[in-house]
Parts: sequence; C-alpha cells; structure tokens
Amino acid sequence: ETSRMAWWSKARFGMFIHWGVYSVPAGVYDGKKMPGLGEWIMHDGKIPVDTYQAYAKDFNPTAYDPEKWVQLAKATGVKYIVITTKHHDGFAMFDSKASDWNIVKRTPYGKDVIKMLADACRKYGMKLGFYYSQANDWNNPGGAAAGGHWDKKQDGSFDTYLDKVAIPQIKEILNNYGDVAELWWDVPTDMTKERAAKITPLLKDHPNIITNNRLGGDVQGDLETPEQYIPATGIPGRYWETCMTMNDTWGFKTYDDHWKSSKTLIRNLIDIASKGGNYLLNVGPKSTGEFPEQSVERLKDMGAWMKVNSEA
Ligand code: FUL
Repeated sequence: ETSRMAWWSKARFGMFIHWGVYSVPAGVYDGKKMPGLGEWIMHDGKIPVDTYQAYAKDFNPTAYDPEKWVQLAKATGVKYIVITTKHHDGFAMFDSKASDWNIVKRTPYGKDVIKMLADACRKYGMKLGFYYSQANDWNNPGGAAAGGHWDKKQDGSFDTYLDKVAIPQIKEILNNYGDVAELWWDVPTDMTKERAAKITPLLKDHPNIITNNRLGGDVQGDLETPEQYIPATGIPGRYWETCMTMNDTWGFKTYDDHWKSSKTLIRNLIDIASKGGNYLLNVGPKSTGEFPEQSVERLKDMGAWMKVNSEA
C-alpha cells in the first residue's frame, strides 16, 4: 500500500491535460462566446449531437509533437502527466473498438494520440495517467448527462452504455498503452454501488495503479481531489491532489485571458507541497496540437524555479 504510493507522494507536481474535440469550437458556438468551461460547451450550449460531431472533421492536430510536450513537462519539473482519454463529450482520444466516436475514425488526423503520448512518456521516463469520464457521455447513447439529455440521439440505457462502451473502453486504456500510473475518474452521475462494483474489478490486474475518489458508489479510491483550491490545512489521513487551471478553463478557449501569474503558480506549488499534497496543473492544448503560448511561458518560469529549488 505505502510502497505503491511512494513515488506519487514524492512527486508533488503533475501536469493535467484536457484535450478533445471541444478544442475545435474553443469556447465559441453559433458566433457566441460561451461562458463556462471550454470542455462543457456541448452541454452548456445544448449543442445537438450531429452539430457537435461535425467538429471532429476539423480536428486535425498536425502540429502535435508529444515528445515536445513530455520534454517541456520534464524541464518544468513535472513528475507525471494525466491526460483526458475521454471527457464528458464521450470522444475517445484513442483507437477504440467499443465506439466509433473516436479520434482514429472521425478525424482527418486519424491517429491514436494517446498511444503517441504513451510512447513519448516511456521514452523519457515520464509517468502517465488517464482521465476517463466513466458516467457522463453526451454522444454515446445512454451515457449520463448531468441535468439530463437534450437530444433524442443521446437516449438509451445507461447500463447498456456502461457494458458496451465504458467498461470495454476502460479495458482498452488499461491494457493497450503500457503502465497506467493513475486513473482519474470524473463526475459520477447515476453511478450506484452496483454500477461502480462492475468497474473496480477491472483494476485487479493493475496492482500499482493509483485511483482518485470520483468513481462514485461510495468508492473512496486513493486520492482526494480538491478542485481549484488548496485545502487550508491539507487533508490529514488522505493522499490528495489539487487540480487547477492556469486560466479559467480546462479545455482550450481562444479568449480566456484570465491567466494566473507564474509567481502565483509557483507559490501554489510550494503551498501544496508544504501541506503534503500534489499539484496537478492543467494545460488545455489547441486543436492544432500545440500548448497555448501563455501556458508554455508559465511552465518555463516554473521550470526555472524548480531547477534551483527541487531535489531531482
Ligand atoms: C470536473 C469536470 O467536469 C471538468 O470538466 C474538469 O474535467 C475537472 C477537472 O473536473 O469535475
């Protein structure tokens, strides 16, 4: 138990990556700048399934260079990366046999970006974790939607969705990409104990994997996940990881200029480390495959500080 968490407890600093089809509209729908999170645009704009799925045709990240991402992460002092393999829009960023709504089948790019990142991480000795939205899925029929569906195409049985899409995809991400350091569940809408109990056994053959506390059905997981805040006195008795955006969105928005300063981000890292937590700091890449330049600038500043002040 303790040895399983050993590397993680010392890591202190991780990089969260929210990347998906939502980076194409990048916060703009029907000519309107949408308030709220970039990755929630389909939900918040009640965008019809067909309209949203058409964005995939413009998702062509030809500038994607995962080795560049990993090298930047390394230079920043980041010890692990957690990337969205499927966010609430249900779009698989990997080659999935369980659903056609995936990057290989639906985009001009046609490549498995998770595989490419996994290869780069292996090459540079970077640990890699996967975010997977197990319940909310606004495109695969039957998937949950916080607040309910808005398009008939979303209708279906949630249990069938779990059996036919989520569970097979969880197996895919666990088995096809090498070691998975961390599994990051999110937003357990409609997840009961019975449903969660179908998912936990999938991790049995992966004894080193670290899980967060968002599966649902009262499953605690290994980690508490304070979102966008630093618990004043840490979380005694639990491992915890504060996830945070550098501006106000996880998924890329062209016009979100509310960037935290590098100084604030460095102070947050120090504050979190001093309280025994990890900082999972987000980057929302553009649909081109590039990190926003404001993120790069901040990561470089943090890296310069880390170089002088960290052990490894
Ligand atoms: C939230 C999600 O709904 C957001 O889109 C984001 O992924 C954040 C880290 O977790 O609960």
